[in-house]
Amino acid sequence: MERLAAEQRIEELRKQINHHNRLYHIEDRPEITDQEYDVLMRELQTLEDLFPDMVTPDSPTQRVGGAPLAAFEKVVHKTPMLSLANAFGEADLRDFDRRVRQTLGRDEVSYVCELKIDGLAVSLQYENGYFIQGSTRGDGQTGEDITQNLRTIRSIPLRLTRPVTLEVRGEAFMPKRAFEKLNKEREAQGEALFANPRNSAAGSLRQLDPKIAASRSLDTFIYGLGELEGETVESHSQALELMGSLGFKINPEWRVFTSIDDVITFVEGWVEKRPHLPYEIDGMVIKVDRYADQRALGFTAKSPRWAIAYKFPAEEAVTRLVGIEISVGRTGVVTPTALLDPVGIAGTTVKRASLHNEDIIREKGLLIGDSVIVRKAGDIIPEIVAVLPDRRKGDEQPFHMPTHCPECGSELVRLDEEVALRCINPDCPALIREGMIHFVSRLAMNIEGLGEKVVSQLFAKGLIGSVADIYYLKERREELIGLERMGEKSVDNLLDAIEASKQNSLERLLFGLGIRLVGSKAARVLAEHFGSLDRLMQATQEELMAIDEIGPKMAESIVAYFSLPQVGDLIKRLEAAGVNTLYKGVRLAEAADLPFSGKTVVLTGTLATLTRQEAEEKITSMGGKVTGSVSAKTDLVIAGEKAGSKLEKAQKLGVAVLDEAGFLELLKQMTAH
Ligand code: 3B9
Repeated sequence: MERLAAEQRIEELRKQINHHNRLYHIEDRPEITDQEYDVLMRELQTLEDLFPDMVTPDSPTQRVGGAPLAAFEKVVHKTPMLSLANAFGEADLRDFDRRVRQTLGRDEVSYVCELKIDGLAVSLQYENGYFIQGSTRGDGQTGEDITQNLRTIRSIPLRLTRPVTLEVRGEAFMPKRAFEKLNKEREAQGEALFANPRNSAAGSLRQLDPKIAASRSLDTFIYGLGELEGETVESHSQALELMGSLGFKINPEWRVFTSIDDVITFVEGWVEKRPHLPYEIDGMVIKVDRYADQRALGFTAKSPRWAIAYKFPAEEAVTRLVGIEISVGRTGVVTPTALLDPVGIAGTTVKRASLHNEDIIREKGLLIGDSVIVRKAGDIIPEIVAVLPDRRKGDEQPFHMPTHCPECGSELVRLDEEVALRCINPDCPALIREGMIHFVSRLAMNIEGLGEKVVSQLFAKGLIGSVADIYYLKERREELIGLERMGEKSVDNLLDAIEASKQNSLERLLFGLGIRLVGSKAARVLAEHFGSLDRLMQATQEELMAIDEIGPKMAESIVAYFSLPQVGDLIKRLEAAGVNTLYKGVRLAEAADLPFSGKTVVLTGTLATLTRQEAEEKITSMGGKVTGSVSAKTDLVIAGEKAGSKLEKAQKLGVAVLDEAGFLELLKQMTAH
């Protein structure tokens, strides 16, 4: 093809593709099929391959480009990305309205009401119409440059309809359906699940390899116009219209009201409609519309006085209790779990809720078949809040805890004053299976690809009968291939992961053994103190109790555990397979010059990319000490999302504060040398 013709065709294809992109990803009314779209994309790709000098960064073929980054660059926001003050009910909204009208000195005010999308706040920078940089909010002053990842989101225009220079702000999020699908895939792979769509969006955008973000069905809604050169905008509602016409995806549910009564009716109306949205919202945002009024109201240190976030009460749903399942945990404790008619709450489908123990069933007067109100505690763990006895039809059935173990049939016992019933048969298959699941779990030996389902299958098929057998699975490769969901490749990946886990430091093995009362923290203390499994096995109860964090009960439990003959055999088999039994972290006594040596650190709020335990583990492995409360002795506070009073206290005391991005950066620097 001739150069000129190619150039014209490329231009035309890009225009068409951008047009259909917009119809599909922003306006939600596609005019061509996916196949027809693919044909256009392929033709463009072919022409760009023929004439590589015609490839431009805003070409639709260029969304996923670039190699993985080593780290994200810092971005200092031109104007701070502020947060919003919260309103928790009608009274707070009326207070807000009163303050606004008082400050403005008149009664007439226009408010814009918007949905508050539960995602990750981002800032997008455009120059002459081209998307040049995108960043996270970070601490509001400084964020991270995640341009590569944001470019993969189809609703973010790479080129605007006009050559303007501006900054916009909005929310990147993962729709509920995509979140559930992702978690299903992760579960099948034995990977850690994301707690909610918000974390999965944040986790996806914090990946250094843009291919991961590209695979994650992320979306955006833009809600704020920053600096716009050369045009005047008089109100927030005008800004929303303008941003829509420039090609941004604006949430269509915004409305303007001139009285707080109408605002309240509207926002409260969304409590009912919220569960039906295809994405998560955690509230509504109310903003004074006119910019002149916004300027008159100004800002506090953290947030604008002209806007407020109305937070919804924790989402609840009514469903039916269809049964109660009894399961036996690795310690033998028998727990009832409510089986529910599946119901969507706060972004996930809830099918089960823990009932903790029999007393709760009795206290609430639960009958099988009852209608119940379900909620997610801390927006994560489903629980039954209440029963609706008025809805009973008469065919509901009482529930009785079994007297015998559902897995091995031996009689259940109640130890001491405990409420919990236990199976105390050490050969109970449930105890063995659950013990192995614990052994391979993330905070223990952390064997990827060996999740609950795979362990259960291997156990049921007789391939593993104790945790030591895991390290002899490589001799049975042929039998593994052909098990459910196990191809040749996944078997080899699994065997590699098992092999790698042999090198784990002692504390993981210790925690994984599941010694009664020994949690991951105690396991680390023990590993650090004794340095080797050998030394620990010889320790007396007195020696153990002399350690700060180890009490008499735990000391007794440890000694009792290692005196069991079958434990001795188990450890011999693990060692024979080559499993490491030494502590590999640096022992505190020798740790004087570790990065966190002598430092006291407090963690607060939630981190998106690490669990609390993982964060603690990192700090302590570098010589630091993690404590629960902030004082003048605290050296550093790591503040995740929704950090509360601890963060305030740190700021008051002048203690150094790092956000998650800063903490990850610090870890990277510290492990670099
Ligand atoms: C500096 C919706 C959310 C939201 C604002 C929102 C979160 C925050 C906000 C954005 N959903 N809207 N709106 N729907 N989750 C209102 C806080 N605005 C700003 O961040 C902001 C920042 C501004 C003005 C607005 O001007 C300043 C300039 C210089 C110094 C200080 C402020």
